Amino acid sequence: ANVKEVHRTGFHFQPPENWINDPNGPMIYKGLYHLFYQYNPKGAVWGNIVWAHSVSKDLINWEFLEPAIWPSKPFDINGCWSGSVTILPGNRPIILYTGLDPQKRQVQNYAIPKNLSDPYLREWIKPDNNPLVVPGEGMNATAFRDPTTAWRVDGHWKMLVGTKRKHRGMTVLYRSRDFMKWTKAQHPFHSKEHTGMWECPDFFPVSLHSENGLDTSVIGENVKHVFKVSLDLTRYDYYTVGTYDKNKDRYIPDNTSVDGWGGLRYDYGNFYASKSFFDDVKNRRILWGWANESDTATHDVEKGWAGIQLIPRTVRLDSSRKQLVQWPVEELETLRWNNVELSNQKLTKGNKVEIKGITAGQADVEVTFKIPSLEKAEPFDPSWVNAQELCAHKGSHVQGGVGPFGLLTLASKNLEEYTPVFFRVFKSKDKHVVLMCSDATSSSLKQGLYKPSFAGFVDVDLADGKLSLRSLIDHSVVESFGAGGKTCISSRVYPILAVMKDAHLFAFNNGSESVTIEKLNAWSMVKPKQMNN
Ligand code: DQQ
Repeated sequence: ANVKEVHRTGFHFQPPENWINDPNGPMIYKGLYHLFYQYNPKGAVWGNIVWAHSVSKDLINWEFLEPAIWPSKPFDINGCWSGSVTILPGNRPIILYTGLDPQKRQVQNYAIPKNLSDPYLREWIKPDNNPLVVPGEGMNATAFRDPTTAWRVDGHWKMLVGTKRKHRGMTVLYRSRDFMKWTKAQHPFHSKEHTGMWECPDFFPVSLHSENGLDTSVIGENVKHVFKVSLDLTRYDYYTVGTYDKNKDRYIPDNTSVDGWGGLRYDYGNFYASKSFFDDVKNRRILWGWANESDTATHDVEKGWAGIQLIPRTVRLDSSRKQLVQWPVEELETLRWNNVELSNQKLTKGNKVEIKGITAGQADVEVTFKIPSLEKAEPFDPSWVNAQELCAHKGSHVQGGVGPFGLLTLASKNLEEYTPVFFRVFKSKDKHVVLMCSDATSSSLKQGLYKPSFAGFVDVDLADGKLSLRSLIDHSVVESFGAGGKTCISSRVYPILAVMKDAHLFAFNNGSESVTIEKLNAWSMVKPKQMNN
């Protein structure tokens, strides 16, 4: 296969060509899922941004439609940037998005379907009373964007827009009775000093007592709220779990959650500008995130495409109530075939087992490791607060006590190239600390790539001695879910040897304590239909 194709994904969302970034306005309407996304119709670099549009019955097989919104009016002539969909009473979807006007001011606009009886919602109208909201006196007109899905409390609609004041990142809240006339709240909904621009805010309730998702307007005793921002200084999506004060229209994070760099992330790897929506057919909240390329722009242009959407994930509150748990939507499992299973396989120090019989470059792997004893765990130094630095020092080949153990994905036969996804367990004063890594350092012999050793801590109780890992491997992306989705890490990698039939998959252990693969299931993944790629 030629270079342009070997790194194209098989089952991730990718249009046939060109640049994509943020997922926009996901929704389900009349049984069809809609995904809009930032798209350059003219090339594989960012620019000329329109809202491209795709629909699907199952979140897996997609049809690519004509763009829904493109620059055409004074209020969006310099770009149609990110935004959201709200479903108005009577099942009427409405798009809120950021337009760049002739002065390149960022303003908030709306668009509505031309024909509500068409489930594809192919055509959208931008009425003449746009823009709905312009940056007010004293506001930063070039940092005022990405309206959220609106929610309704006591007859008032509320929506958030991301912005900053000097270096303080914030979201401002707007209220409306009729969705057309919006008034700015005096106080920011939430803010934090030294965090820079807050892009793509997302705000939604999660249930305390059920695994089901909730409509964005649900409030009350039985819910907590989640607030997410995309921090453009680090390019990660951070969230907190907290409380929404509907009277003051303010959000207060719990004291178990922190804002900013040290906070929780949806994903500790390449995952940005995400957006969630409530699927009222399957009663779940679904999260979409974008992964950009880690290759050079020159190569993106040569390939003719750049950017993928990661597999949509269901999100719910963890039983600890301190964090979320994410899991690939169940529909992904319809692509599995050719199952290979291992059980009770012991991995002593230095062991490596190849998982044969699947297409290792396009696969789904689930494994549960059993750790017989934690006694040999290396001591944890409390100054190690940065997981990524720790993983950079203690890679998969650096011998440990309990771990490193995990998977070697996208590996060449003789391991010239491999992307390890693994755990390492440390002991600290009164508990164990689990580190999860997805390390691109050794992923490719190719020069000029960004090859970070992404990592996050996993807040998991090892009482039963078990640690699970699921990895979705798809040619140039490895998307992993640790401990049932408590910690997620996505890496973009570009092997030159470990491609197509020459990609291999191994399980390994480099810790002095033996671990056992209690159960491993791996599947080849079929390419979805209609994907056009
Ligand atoms: N991408 C959009 C902006 C948003 C940024 C422009 C986040 O609306 O803030 O393409 O990636």
